[in-house]
Parts: sequence; C-alpha cells; structure tokens
Amino acid sequence: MNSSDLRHDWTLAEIEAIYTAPLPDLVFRAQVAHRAHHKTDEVQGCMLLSIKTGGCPEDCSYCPQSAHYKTDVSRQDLVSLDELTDAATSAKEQGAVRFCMGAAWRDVPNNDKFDRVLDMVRVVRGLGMEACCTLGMLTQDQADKLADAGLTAYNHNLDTSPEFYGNIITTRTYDERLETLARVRQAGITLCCGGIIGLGEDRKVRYGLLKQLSMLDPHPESVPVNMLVAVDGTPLANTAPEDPLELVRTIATARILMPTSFVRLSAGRMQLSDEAQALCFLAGANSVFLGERLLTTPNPGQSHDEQLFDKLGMRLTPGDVDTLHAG
Ligand code: SAM
Ligand code: DTB
Ligand code: SF4
Repeated sequence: MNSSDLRHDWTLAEIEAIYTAPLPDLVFRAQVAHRAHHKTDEVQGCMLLSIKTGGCPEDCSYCPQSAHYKTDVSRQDLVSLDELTDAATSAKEQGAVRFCMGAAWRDVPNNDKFDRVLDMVRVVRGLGMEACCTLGMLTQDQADKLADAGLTAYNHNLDTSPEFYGNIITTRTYDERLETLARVRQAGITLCCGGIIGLGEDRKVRYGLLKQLSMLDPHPESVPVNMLVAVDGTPLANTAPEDPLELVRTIATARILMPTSFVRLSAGRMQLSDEAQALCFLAGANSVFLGERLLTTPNPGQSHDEQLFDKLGMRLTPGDVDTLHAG
C-alpha cells in the first residue's frame, strides 16, 4: 500500500461500523491490516523515564502529576544527564529499541534545562535507540532544536474526542494540541499521538478520537492507546474500570484505520490478564512499554513480560535502530 492509499477521511459512521462488528470479524479485519504491514510475531519494546516529575500546571483529570490534585507523586526536578544515561543504558539491556523521556511541563522552558534535554536526546541516540520526548507544548524553534539533536519521535496525545475533551482538561485546548503536532511534523520529527480510554466516556467519544487521529496526514507513526490507571487523589480516582474488550475494539479499529502505524498497548497493562493482552496483540497492537514503571505508575516488568511473550510465541523486535530500519 502506498502512503497515498491510506485514508484520512474515515467517517464516524464507518468507524462505528468497524468498532461494533462482531468481535471475530473485527479481529479478522484487524489481522488482515496488521499482516499486510507488520511482523505478527514481533512487539516493539519502548521504555519510559519520567525526567521531570509532578507539579504540572495542567489539570488533566487522569494525571497524578497535575499540581491541581493531591496525589502521592513526589515532585522531582529535571534528572541529571548521568541518571538519564544509566536509565537509558539499562533500557537498552532490557531490549528496548525506543527510549521515551516524559516531563510534567505545560510547555518547554527556554533555558539550560532545555539544553539538558537536547543532550539527553543525543545520549539516547548515541546508545543506538530511537529517542522520544513528551514535554508538553512546543514552539517551532524548540521542535527544530529537538530535531537537530536527533529526536526520532515526539509524543503528544489528543487523548479523547474534541467534544469530550473539555470534561477532562480545561487548561489547554484541543487546537493547541493540534498546533504542537503540526510543529513537530514541520520539524521532521515522527509523531507519537494517541489517547486514553476508560475516562467515563462512551463509545461515540472513542469513535471521535479515532477519527481525529486518522485525519492527521500523515497518520502518526505511533499510536499509544492508554487505558486509565485510576490514581488516588485525581478526579477520576473512582471511575469504574473499563471493560478490556473495549480496549481490544479500540486497538483493532486503530489498526484498521491506520494500518502502517505502530499501535502501542500503553498504560493499563497491570489491569489486564495475559489473555486480554493476547487479544490486544491479535487486534494489532505491536508495541508496549517495558519495565516496572511507566512514568509514575507500575507496569508488569521484565520477568512477567518475558513469560508472556514466551507463552505467546512472540518476541521483542530485536536490535539496533540501524538494523531495524535497514529492511
Ligand atoms: N506532560 C506531557 C503531556 O501531557 O503531553 C507528557 C506526559 S503525559 C503523562 C502523556 C499521556 O499519558 C497523556 O496524554 C495520557 O494519555 C497518558 N496518561 C497520563 N496519565 C495517565 C493515567 N493515569 N492513566 C492512563 N494514561 C495516562
Ligand atoms: C503515552 O501515551 N502513555 C505513556 C507515554 N505516552 C508518555 C505514559 C503513560 C502514563 C501513565 C501514568 C503514569 O505512569 O504516570
Ligand atoms: Fe501535565 Fe501531561 Fe499530566 Fe497533563 S498529562 S497534567 S500535561 S504531565
């Protein structure tokens, strides 16, 4: 399929028809899309590090790092280059091909801290991994500097549909998010852009999110699908857990709408059985976060994941990014 064959005009009715198909039909269609573009026995391993934690001025109601809520997350200033180097080296040893650095900023400061982030990107690239950052809103100049430092991808999620968005975040608009995404593209950095389910939204909201993601042209190279990790102290702490089959349907629909993208089974794996995760892979997920911690919340960790991939007869995408992109 040429990139010109990829569609950016999926309608809500089409998305609804895909999402609500009988599960065997939905998964079959997702498999066809998946097999046309990806190896079905491989999962891309990414590792996260929170490089600046807590005290964020945004009010994202799912997030334990927002300064608006009282949670157990303790604030931590930007980590040193040495700490970063140790974490990235260990990530590589655990099989990660992409290292993602997350900062609880509304936007990126133009000072020595940003210079340190640029050095961090160089360190990660020097170790032979893809480098991703998620730092909040960016100016064009900052995006260009990140690109010059060798940044592979920038993560900035649309999170939910434009209509539901105001229920979740009031301190930054949907359009501001789209503007940052456009600057990242303009700088020549690949996009990691997805969303979150289990916020108390209904299916229509998920169709709206999937439509917005598929309207991005080109599609985001990476689409993280998060399931809410309900954290004490946040406004969503008592939200009823989402049915894992809704996650499977969301992933399968994302795979069909954006067949060439990596679809990442992101936050929420602690709440999923091995069988539910297996269904997510059958539905076309081909990337996960490795390690015992996401940014501030727990994640299954190496030994559990090794057993899981072993049981499924799947493996982490091997190797250095240079070999990864060779074929
Ligand atoms: N501050 C940056 C930003 O918002 O762009 C970067 C990090 S932020 C933690 C990245 C994404 O993680 C959010 O957009 C959201 O989709 C996801 N996320 C945050 N807290 C979560 C939670 N408690 N459960 C599931 N996903 C979460
Ligand atoms: C994304 O979409 N999910 C990751 C990554 N991008 C930065 C973060 C998930 C965070 C989950 C809550 C936490 O650990 O703080
Ligand atoms: Fe801040 Fe990002 Fe958390 Fe929103 S999701 S409160 S922007 S760290």
